[in-house]
Amino acid sequence: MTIHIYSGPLSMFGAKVEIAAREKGLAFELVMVPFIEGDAYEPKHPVVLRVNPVKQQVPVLTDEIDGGVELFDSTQIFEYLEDRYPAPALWPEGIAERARARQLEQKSDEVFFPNVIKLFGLQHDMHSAAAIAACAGCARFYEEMEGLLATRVYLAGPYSFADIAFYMACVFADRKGAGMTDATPRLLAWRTRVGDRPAVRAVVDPMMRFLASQGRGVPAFLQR
Ligand SMILES: N[C@@H](CCC(=O)N[C@@H](CS)C(=O)NCC(=O)O)C(=O)O
Repeated sequence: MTIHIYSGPLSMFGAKVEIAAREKGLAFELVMVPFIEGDAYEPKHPVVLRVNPVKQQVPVLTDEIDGGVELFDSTQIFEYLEDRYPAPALWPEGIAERARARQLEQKSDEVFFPNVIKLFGLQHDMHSAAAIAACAGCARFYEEMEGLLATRVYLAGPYSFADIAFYMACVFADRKGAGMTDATPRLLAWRTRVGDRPAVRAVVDPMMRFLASQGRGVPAFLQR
């Protein structure tokens, strides 16, 4: 097996990479790093420490092809997967379209998801000003995506890494109390469309089973 993906049972960023590898039909070994209650990843896996010594985070991907490639960061790994394994494409064709899709993928991680990260620490106080602001940030982002979906089926035109990233971020937003509502019907339909993909189900279903096994909440839209 030339490809190894190091992830965690509740890693949003790791799930992005695993979905992308499955969409591309790649054979890979999934290595789940140690995970303890409190969403901590300890002790750190030695490969994660070698490849990502400063941040010490998953996902990490190693590929033995061509003398070996070792990468961390889900977005960097997306770029590698697309270059190395171009079919099926997960970025659109055309320089402008690809640039817009990359920007959406980055906004999902760095504009939308920071609101969700804030909510991780505010679950005990969802009526606080900080929690209300984070939920409002999510709602504004949902509205923006709803606007995009007026003219297309997926966020960047064809199904892309941008959809994978935002779908996973939405799963975690819902878990933390900032799920989408009937105010964004096109986005709700998009969520069903993306969530029904075999590659997505193959990653999200075990993650939800893990949550349930720990007695933790599973988003209503994923209870099946
Ligand atoms: N920007 C990174 C973020 C990676 C990240 O935050 N990973 C989390 C799990 S989802 C992690 O390893 N946390 C454990 C830690 O920081 O010690 C990416 O896109 O891969």
